[in-house]
Amino acid sequence: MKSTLKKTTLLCFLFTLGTAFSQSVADYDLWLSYSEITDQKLSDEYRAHTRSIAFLGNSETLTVAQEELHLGLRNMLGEASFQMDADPNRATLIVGTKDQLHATIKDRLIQDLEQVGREGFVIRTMEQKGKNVLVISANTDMGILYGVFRLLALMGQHQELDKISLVDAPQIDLRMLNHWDNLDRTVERGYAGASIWNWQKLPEYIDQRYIDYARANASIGINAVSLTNVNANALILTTMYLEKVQALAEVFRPYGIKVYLTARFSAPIEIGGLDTADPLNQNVQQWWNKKATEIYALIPDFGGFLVKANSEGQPGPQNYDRNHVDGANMMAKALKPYDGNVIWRAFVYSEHDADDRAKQAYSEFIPYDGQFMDNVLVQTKNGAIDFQPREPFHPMFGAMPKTSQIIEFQITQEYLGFSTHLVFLPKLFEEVLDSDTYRKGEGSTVAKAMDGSLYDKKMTGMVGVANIGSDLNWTGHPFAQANWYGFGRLAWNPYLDAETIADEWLRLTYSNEDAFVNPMKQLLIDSREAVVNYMNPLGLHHIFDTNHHYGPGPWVSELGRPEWNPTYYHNADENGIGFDRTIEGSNAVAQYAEPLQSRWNKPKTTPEKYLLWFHHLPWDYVLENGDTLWDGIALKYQEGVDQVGKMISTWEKMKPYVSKERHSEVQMLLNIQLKEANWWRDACLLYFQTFSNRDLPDGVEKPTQSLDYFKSLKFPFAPGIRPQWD
Ligand code: BDP
Repeated sequence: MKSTLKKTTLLCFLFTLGTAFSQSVADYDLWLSYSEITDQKLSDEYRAHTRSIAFLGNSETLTVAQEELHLGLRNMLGEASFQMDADPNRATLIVGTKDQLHATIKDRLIQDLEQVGREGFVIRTMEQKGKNVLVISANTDMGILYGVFRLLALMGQHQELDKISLVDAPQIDLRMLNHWDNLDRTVERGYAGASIWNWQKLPEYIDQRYIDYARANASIGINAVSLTNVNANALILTTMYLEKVQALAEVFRPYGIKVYLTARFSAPIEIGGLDTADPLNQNVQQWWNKKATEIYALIPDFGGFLVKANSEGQPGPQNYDRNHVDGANMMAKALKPYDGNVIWRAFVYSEHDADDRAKQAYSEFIPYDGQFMDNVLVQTKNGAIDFQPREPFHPMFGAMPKTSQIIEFQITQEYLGFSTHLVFLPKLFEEVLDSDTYRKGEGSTVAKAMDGSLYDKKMTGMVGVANIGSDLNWTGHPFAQANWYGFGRLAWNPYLDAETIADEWLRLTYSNEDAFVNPMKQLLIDSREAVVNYMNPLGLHHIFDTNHHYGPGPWVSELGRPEWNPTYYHNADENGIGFDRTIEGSNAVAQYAEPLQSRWNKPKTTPEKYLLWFHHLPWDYVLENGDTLWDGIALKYQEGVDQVGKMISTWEKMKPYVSKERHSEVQMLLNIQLKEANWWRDACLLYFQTFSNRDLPDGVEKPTQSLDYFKSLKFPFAPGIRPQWD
């Protein structure tokens, strides 16, 4: 109760401050600002529904739900408009789980409630004693909390409630954020300030942010978070830190969020005093068993471990000549008695393997299908290289029928302009989820492989690498909030389309005016293709500058490991450009099911968006529109720049709908985005021109600097850098 009061006070304070002084303070509220509804007819209608509320039952989660309903209604309709503890027989809104509802209502909802499982809900207008009553019901308290958040979101979007009949449940079990936060509060690939976890002040000091973070996550259905970087520090598993983690878990529990930790494979040596971390050594197994017992005594609903092993220098079972199955199952055994999970990442590629990096995870993991314990989830990035602006879906999806395979997206914009560029990522996520793997014939989409409809899975999951930091607006760029929101919505329902998500988010965060929502929706949707065009058009990939990945570096060729060099990926020479992954090349196409492998084996049947991902083609190769490849690449770079220009002019027209401060904040960011889009175009084209030896086609602006100038740029203090590659 204490924390709820604190929350309400702070929100009030921020709300007032936000309205009175600076819009950027209001950015703190995310999509939960619950703006006042000024349309008289609509607010009258909503008041009629919410005038007297019977909120049934009692628990920590229900208290949170009730407080949220209170806050939302007060902000949208005014304090005096509703009464919270009405008699259920006379209430206009009844909120209660199946067990709390009166039989006359319950009986009419029972069939729907049977469909919604542990986390779903029903929202319906029904007749009771000749009058209409709005009902939110669910099988569990968490379902009620999700239902309350949804009702408030529908109101925030000015949706009709009169005839509402909504039955909704998440289609994915584990809807998770991965924080790459270090114990010193730096965030690997973080562009929104320091980590929100204040380890030094925990466990005693509970930052209000933890509560607001949990609220925001619950409002979009996120139900698990791993707190620490996948490049893990074993100290997080020491008792001192576990007590801090326990405090966070207690904050998150009422919001239905389970805590996971990253487990460094060598922890038994580093903090356990053993001389080995060999997964088949009994002392090592014992050490993890005891560690699990210790953790569950503190956090009874602890989610489990997230592990990056034998990947980019992290320790793992292969250090002891064991394999991923040995490592994952050893940890899974320790967690099994407590229903915990091991999330084992499949992001592996080795400097000792000369094969195409894009093939290595599939080659290594597919033979293990069926060998992992049933509490092991194999987490695979959306594409086979690394969170690029565009990649074909990872060939592992749908190819491990006997394994609980979960998908990992990156919400933080490591390869998409950090938190400076406005890029609406649900468009990227949607493209991957909608891709057809053909693993069980046509229509075997990645979404179906993930939600368990393709193969029966013990557990399904979708993970996003968080873009959250302690910046006042949480995500650095105010529009990057949409990517956190959109990830959560897609994890709940991977079949939602990006337009719907954009529409919801714009209305909840900014304004319901069509003159704002429609052009801005288009801007969001187009923003993803814009970044592909000005960074990595036509299937180019991984041509970012070294380590920090800020800006272009297609010329980088001298790093220790071949596959860390951009030249490895674009292969530009005087004969052409692109990575040959056909049968004649690395044969990565063979990792995809038919008809994809045959299609992608030939340039003419490969979608042009993936052209240079799969093919090395001559500069005068003719594209679908008749342009040569060289001209096509150059024109795509220019198109990306022009698209940012268009975003700027659209935003210019939005002045009437947002505060002056917010408008100028986004305007400044868009201007940087334009400058950097120009930088990408000029640097890449000047460099590739040294091989193509051709002029820029008409319509492409001439570079204002030399190639040497672009090569000379250095950014030792770019944000988000990984401190050291061990
Ligand atoms: C890459 C990042 C690196 C991460 C790695 C991972 O550059 O910082 O540690 O992925 O996912 O994208 O493990």
